[in-house]
Amino acid sequence: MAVTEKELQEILEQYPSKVQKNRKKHILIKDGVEDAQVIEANTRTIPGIITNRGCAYAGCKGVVLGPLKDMVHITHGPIGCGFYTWGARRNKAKSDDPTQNFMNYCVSTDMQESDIVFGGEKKLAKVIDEVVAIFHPHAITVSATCPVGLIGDDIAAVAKAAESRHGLPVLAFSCEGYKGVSQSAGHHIANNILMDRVIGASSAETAPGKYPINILGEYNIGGDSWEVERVLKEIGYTIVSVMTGDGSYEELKNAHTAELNLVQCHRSINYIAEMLETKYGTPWLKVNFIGIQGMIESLRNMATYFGDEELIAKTEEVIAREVARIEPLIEPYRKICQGKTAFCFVGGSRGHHYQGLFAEIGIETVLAGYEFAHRDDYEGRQVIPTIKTDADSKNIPELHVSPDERRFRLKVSPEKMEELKQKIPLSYYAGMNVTMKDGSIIVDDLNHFETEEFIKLLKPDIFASGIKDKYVIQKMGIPAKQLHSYDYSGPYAGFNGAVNFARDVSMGFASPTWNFIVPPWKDEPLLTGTVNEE
Ligand code: CFM
Ligand code: HCA
Repeated sequence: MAVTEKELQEILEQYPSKVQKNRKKHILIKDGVEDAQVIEANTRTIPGIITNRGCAYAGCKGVVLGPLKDMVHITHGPIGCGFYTWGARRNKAKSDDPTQNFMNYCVSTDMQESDIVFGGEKKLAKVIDEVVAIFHPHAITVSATCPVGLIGDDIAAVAKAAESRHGLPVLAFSCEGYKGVSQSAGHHIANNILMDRVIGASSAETAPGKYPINILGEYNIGGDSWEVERVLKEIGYTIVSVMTGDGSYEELKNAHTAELNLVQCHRSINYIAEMLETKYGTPWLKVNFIGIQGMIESLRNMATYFGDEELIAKTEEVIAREVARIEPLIEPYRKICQGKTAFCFVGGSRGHHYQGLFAEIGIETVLAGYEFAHRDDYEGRQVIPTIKTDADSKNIPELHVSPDERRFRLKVSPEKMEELKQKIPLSYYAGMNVTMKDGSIIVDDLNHFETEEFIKLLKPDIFASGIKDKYVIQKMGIPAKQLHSYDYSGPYAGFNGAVNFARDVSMGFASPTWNFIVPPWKDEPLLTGTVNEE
């Protein structure tokens, strides 16, 4: 069901000419040529277009900081911002010390008009004092929302004064929502400060066990990291920290002691992976724990990295046992899903990561894209190692780490790095453009209009995306699967996750609901009209 250039042009032609010119650069029909096609990404959404993107504050406070359980996260701003990032992102955490798990609290300065007029610094200082008195957290974060930057409240100064008043870290994040073009700028801001203030803050020089690793870019949505950790621990790995799913300030302080960093979501955490490599010499390995093959290859690459015979043997033993256990569980679902097609449009990594899992249950992804990924996520790191022109990199200073700041020798010699590059396949470095089938559609920052148009054109059997578009799509008679919150199910990662995913997607297809809905294109004449170019 390959889409033709003519069909794509017919969709684009409905836009005014300037918008058409812009959007054309964000949509590709995958061709058969080997080189990755160039797509425009990480640029401003055209005002007025209904995008699924969020803001820098959402990326910083909601995504990266939110899951850190032993810190109280204060939103300096209107209550809606605090509530959105607390209520929508599915941050799950367990704690051995129940007095240091603040995940169930949503703390905000609840900015009012008078704070906008007279300034909100005093109110923020008061909230920090209250948080210390009530919760006694290990550390506090303060995140700025749009109005804070507009009125010029100096949150860094307020945080610094509170630190000396209370003797505990109070980290200020200037992640005003308008910074950059999406959540992505917020990831960068959060990563820089965590690296600067938290990671490496402990005096530990070695990890307390064998094969110490950090899992970067794993946020424990629906319990994903718990399922991955179950397997990794059984194989024999020591998990120093998870960034940041079910993570903690206390764990993060030791992250420099790991010998290998795994990168699950490259988009949100590549900054930390790079900085850990520069500062501590810890190499990083791209993994994908979504899908059975992804899980197997990731485990094998990790074992290859450490190169220990016993570890390799244990890895194979666990893989064989887990695959034999889950295959019969998935088989009946495969019968329901076989031959169906999917759209897969998520934030900055899942649009790509879930395609393998869909394929494993017999579903072909015919359209995929990211809300806010950068070109390297589409084209692969090999093709474009660093993108200096990214909109969000312009305003945010890189954290520079001078070589003499390195506390440890490079943990891997250049010779070993060369050897590993030969042994470990590059498949996970390849971006979406490389892995998708010819004729399929790749869309950056898909919007509401294009969603409807592509649905009419390709009539997918399932649409995987988020809460903002879910209900519109279901009203079109198509099952929608949230791949952000997993519709409150999960885990979907790892071996057990694959079974859960197959079951949930099958339920979506098998539900009798769809018999009661008539898609609009079946009984309504489609609206036609002309667009005023002015
Ligand atoms: Fe990474 Fe994420 Fe994602 Fe992301 Fe997100 Fe998320 Fe996502 Mo929602 S960090 S880029 S900013 S994998 S919150 S856990 S689901 S958009 S694809
Ligand atoms: C965010 C968080 C979000 C939103 C999910 C959605 C998440 O970007 O602010 O739109 O369904 O995963 O919770 O991506």
